[in-house]
Amino acid sequence: MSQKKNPVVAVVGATGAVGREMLSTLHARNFPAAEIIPFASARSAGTKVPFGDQELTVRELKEDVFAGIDLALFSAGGSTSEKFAPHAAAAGCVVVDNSSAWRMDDRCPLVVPEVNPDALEQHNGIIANPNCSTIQMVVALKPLHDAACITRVVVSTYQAVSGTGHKAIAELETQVRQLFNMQEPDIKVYPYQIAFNCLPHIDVFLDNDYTKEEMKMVNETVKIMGDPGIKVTATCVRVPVFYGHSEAVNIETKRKLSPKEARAILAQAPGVKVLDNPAEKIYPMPLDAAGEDLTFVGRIREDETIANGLNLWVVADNIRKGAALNAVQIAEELMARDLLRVKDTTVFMTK
Ligand code: 25A
Ligand code: L14
Repeated sequence: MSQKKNPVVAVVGATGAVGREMLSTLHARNFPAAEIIPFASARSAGTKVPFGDQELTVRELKEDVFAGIDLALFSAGGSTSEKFAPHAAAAGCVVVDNSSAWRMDDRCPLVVPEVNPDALEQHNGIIANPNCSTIQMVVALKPLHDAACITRVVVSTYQAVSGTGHKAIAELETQVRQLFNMQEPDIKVYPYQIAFNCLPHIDVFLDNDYTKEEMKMVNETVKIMGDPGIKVTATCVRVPVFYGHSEAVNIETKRKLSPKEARAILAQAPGVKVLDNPAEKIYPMPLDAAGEDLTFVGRIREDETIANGLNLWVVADNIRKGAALNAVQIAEELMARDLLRVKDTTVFMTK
């Protein structure tokens, strides 16, 4: 048997909330890398980021850095991905991109390993990591869809500030401190005070009056589940929580699914843990989900207003399963399937 060489791995956006978690996830899961190279903007070049007990020196991201790199995990925002990921693919480096830039591009698979790993087989060098809120929802919904065929989803989210990055984490912290000291809170990252508040506004507003975050949940869910028969409508809300997104999910199915059946299906599902015992006050909460890899589901109960409906409460760590962990799981799946190569390096030369 031929001995495969371990890949050289880049983390792009390594100084960010997600980039740091990518490094710690690669380390914690013993990802078989020959070398790990952190990249960020010129501003951060030369700074150090932790990797286990070591510190790695951050390099400036440039178009020509990808020669000799086999795999790049990107989490540096959409415009950085749009500009640099095609250069990586053209150099034969496989990109797993955490931004929204490539998710709905037909050339790019949009993958949650528990849901649609086979989509990786068709990759052209750029693989998209879905939106955090979408990932945890489809992890919970896929096994129910397979069992009973979901036709409609109504979801409301309660999203942590860490989704916006380290500046937003600092803003919530600072505002809480300022308010307890009778000072005016600094408002920079979000349009309004986030401490002790809820903002029904994540990402930008679109022409249809939905936010881009809400439409990501609508469109990405259909692409990942591979079924345009699933109609999704979403309301996305920012809440003053540091880590962990929560979602109230209402589903309608073709076949009737009792809460008991749904609990049994979810108890067997990959990446899911059922926490559902109202009598004992057991249900998922973001404080408990923070730092965990699994998607937690509870409050499973019948929607008594329709023939075949269920309500669920779904919680996961948005930086882990919602971003860094899902990207590393994609990388592991690429390795297991021997897909860590770009068949045609010209696919992203034009957009
Ligand atoms: O467009 P999108 O896809 O919607 O994504 C928008 C943002 O959402 C986050 C991510 O933020 C992204 O920037 N994000 C994306 N997908 C996500 C997901 N699935 C997600 N969050 C959750 N779930 P982030 O904070 O996690 O990461 C930002 C990282 O991107 C790097 N970066 C930005 N532009 C870059 C770039 N890297 C390379 N080239 C570019 N052009 C960014 O690195 C960060 O790592 P940085 O070096 O630019 O900045 C971080 C460092 O700089 C210091 N700093 C910050 N602001 C200032 C500053 N220093 C001086 N002055 C400042 N004004 C910080 O201390 C830090 O060390
Ligand atoms: O990945 O919570 O599309 O502010 C961009 C906005 C992630 C969440 C994405 C936020 C999102 C982020």
